[in-house]
Amino acid sequence: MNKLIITAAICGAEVTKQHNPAVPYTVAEIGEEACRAFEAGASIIHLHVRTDDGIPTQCKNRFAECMDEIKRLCPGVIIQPSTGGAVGMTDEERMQPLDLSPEMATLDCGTVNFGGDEIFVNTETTIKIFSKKMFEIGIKPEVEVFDKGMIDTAVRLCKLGFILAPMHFNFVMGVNGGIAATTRDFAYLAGSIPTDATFTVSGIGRAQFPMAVLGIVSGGHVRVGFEDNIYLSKGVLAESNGKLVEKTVRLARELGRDIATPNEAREILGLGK
Ligand code: KMH
Ligand code: ZN
Repeated sequence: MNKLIITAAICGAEVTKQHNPAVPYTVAEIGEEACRAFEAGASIIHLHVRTDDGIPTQCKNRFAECMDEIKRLCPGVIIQPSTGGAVGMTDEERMQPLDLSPEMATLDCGTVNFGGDEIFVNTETTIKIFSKKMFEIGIKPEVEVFDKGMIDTAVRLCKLGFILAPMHFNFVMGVNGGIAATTRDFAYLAGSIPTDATFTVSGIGRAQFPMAVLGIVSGGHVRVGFEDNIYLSKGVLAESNGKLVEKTVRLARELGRDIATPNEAREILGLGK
């Protein structure tokens, strides 16, 4: 089987230090958490940034500072900024990190209820504007899907030339409002993407490691990190993103899957082609 790409979603936009004191806010904290994840085996850092007091921001300068710090501490790691940002941000706000020409960025392919009354809005026009900009700059989108119809949207936009094939998907499973984190639904998503596509899976909350195992054994890839889950095991807060990556590496090794370096991940994902 091909090597396993581990993405670390170290920060997110929703989780706070009240949930887990190790959630990073400052540039230094974000650099340190990225480094712990990288040293444990992550080849991609999925990046959201915060102000020093923890407010999510898509400010280009803040992204630039955090990306420089991550590059300094984690040589060669792939940095994948979020264009999802936080619920309620405008498209202009969300798109700012694309101006830094990262190798990858997320492309959220549909609107979804995001817990309670929150709505994460991604209209077709938004998706087209974001994907066109990524296409023009040469940024590989990671297509974020929170439900199966979002795969169909991405496939349609790929046929229309907005997204380049082969596509890379992230199945986000277990958001309240999105697809459930079940084995059946995982098989449904994995069986619905084009045959030349790659995918990673992000299980939310207690589904993080069960979904990681499905990603490992199916030949897919895995995302872990505080953005999706703050616990190492039931009732035990993870000390760092590195601990979540270490556990994923242990599971992968037990199941006979080797871990991809950043350059191996670039090869698997066709980055820079
Ligand atoms: N924070 C969520 C509303 C992404 O990074 O592209 C959206 C999100 C997806 O996290
Ligand atoms: Zn994100």
